[in-house]
Amino acid sequence: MLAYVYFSFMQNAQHEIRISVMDSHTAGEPTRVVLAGGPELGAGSMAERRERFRSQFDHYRQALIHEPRGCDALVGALLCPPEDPASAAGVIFFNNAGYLGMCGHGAIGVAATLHVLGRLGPGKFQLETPVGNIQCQQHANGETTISNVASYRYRPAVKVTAPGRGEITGDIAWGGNWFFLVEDHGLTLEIENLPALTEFACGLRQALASQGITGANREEIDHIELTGPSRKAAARNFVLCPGLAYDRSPCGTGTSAKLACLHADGKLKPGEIWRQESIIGSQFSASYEAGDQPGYVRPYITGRAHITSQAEIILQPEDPFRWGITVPDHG
Ligand code: PYC
Repeated sequence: MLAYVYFSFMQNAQHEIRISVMDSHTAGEPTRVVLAGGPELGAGSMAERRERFRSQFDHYRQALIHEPRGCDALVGALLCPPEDPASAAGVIFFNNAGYLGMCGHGAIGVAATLHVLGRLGPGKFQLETPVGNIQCQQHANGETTISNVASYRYRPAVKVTAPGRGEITGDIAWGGNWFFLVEDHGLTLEIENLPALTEFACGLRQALASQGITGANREEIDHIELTGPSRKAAARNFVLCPGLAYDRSPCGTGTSAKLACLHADGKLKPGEIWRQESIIGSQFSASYEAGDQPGYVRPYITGRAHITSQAEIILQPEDPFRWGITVPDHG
C-alpha cells in the first residue's frame, strides 16, 4: 500500500520530466531508444527489471509510446546498465500493449543508435535482454547482424478455429517472442490488403487465447505471422504485433521463428541464406546455426537502421496527457 501511494505520488509529482531519446527505423519499423531520463529500475536480471518497469513505471511506457508523443507502431528500448560488465548494455523493449521478450528490428535500432552516438565502434558486442543475451555485429556498410536467442518450433500443425474462417493450421514457434505462423491463410500479402490481414490475424489471436492454445509454460502467443511467396525474396510476411499494429519490418523475432520452422521441416540448411520480405517490401537477410539442443537454432538476422531524430520528450506537469492517451485493452 505504501509503495502504491509513493508511486502514485511520483507519477503525479508536479515537476517537468525530460526524457532524452533517439529514434530510428529498421526496414520501416520505428524504434525509440531511451538514452537518459527514463525510469531507474535498479539491479537484477533484465527479466527482473522488466517486471519492475511493468509494475512500477508503466506510465513511462505509455508516455513514450502512446499518442501524443508516440504511435502504435513504435517500439521503445530502455537502455540499462548490464549485469555482465562485458555486455555493451541491457535493454528492455516495450510497445503500445506492454513489454516484449526480444525485438530484432529494435536491437538493430539500438546498435545503430549506440554507433552514431560514438558509444560503440564497429565490431561485435553483446546486449542483455529479458529472454537472454544476444550478440551484435556492426558492419562498415551500416548494416547490423544480430545473433538472436536460441529459437525453436514448439508445436507443428496446430489447428485453431478462426471466426468466420473455419479451421486454420499453423506452427507455434519461439524466436524471442511467441509466434503462430500460418502459410495456408488464403490472403494476398500485399499492403493494399492491410485491413483484411489485420482483421484475420486479430481474430486468429483471439481464437488462440480463447481455445487455450499457448506457447511453452502457458505463455500467451501474442504475435501472428502470415507467410507467403515473394517475388524478390525467399518469402514475404505480415506480422501482427501484440498491440495490433503490423510490423513494417520483416520482424527479427518472427524471422527467427520462421528459421526454426524451416529447420524443423528440413527446408533450410545451417548457413543457407534466407531473405525475408515484409509487407511493405523491406528485407532482412537471415541464416542460422544449429543450436545446443536438438531442434533449436541460433538465428542470424542482418538489417539496417536509419536514424530519424534525436529529441527530448517533455512531460509538463499541467499537461492532462503527460502520461499519454490511455487506450482500452488491446487484448
Ligand atoms: O523485429 O522482432 C522484431 C519485432 C517484434 C515486434 C516488432 N518488431
